[in-house]
Amino acid sequence: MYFQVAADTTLGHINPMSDLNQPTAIFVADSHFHLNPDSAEQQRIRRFGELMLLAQKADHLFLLGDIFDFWFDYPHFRMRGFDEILQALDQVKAAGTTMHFVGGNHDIWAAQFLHQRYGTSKDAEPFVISLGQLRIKVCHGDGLLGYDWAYNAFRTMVRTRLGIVLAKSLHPEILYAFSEWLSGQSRGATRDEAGRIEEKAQTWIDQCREDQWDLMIIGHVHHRFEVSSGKQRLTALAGWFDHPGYAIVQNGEFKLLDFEKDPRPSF
Ligand SMILES: [Mn+2]
Repeated sequence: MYFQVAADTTLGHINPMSDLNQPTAIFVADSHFHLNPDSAEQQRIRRFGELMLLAQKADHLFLLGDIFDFWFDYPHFRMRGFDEILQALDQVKAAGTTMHFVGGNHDIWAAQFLHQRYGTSKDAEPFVISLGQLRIKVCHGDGLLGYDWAYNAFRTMVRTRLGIVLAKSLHPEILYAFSEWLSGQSRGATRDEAGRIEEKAQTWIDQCREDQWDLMIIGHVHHRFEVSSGKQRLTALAGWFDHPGYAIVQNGEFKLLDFEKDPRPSF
């Protein structure tokens, strides 16, 4: 049975016609879960668990990077911790939801582990996917808008071959301490720069020459916004660390939502 509902006027250029057979999806980024969660973080983990219950009913779950504040992969060792989160993700996979992971600057090294456990892509690089009529590009967003000076040292370390060789030569506890320090630096910078981030995003999309997507979804900036140019839209999720923001696709529509304030969708 094929249903059609009225076109959404607010997303008219993206969503000329919705239908109820279109796939459903959940997007979340920047939870920055730590190995030793404090009480505030334990609350964020519980809420994330609730989001994952919702994800069990969706067709797709997109984890858009920096889900973990620290994840380095060694050939024979993995850090202790994250059990509750990994088990919640196990349940999502068991429910039949297709899982996607795009690595952030803090957790790109989780790519192989998550690939093996959840079937996400091997390299965790950005990609374009069609969900019904929506052509979506998903990426973490680090390095995209050029404002994130505070991330650069860490990003260079985890995203370049030489950086990885150097990082793996450090004792894991030293690397962990370094990542904790940089993590504090970067979040402070982004909160102060919200207006400038949106300006740069607008300039970026105005100059964008990519034509294989209609909607690009990023995380990283910990600041929810949407800008558009012509037929293209760029949107950033609120970081789950700062605020329980997430996004869904349902009935061919993309929506940014607040997990505390907005009614939760039924899939
Ligand atoms: Mn990031």
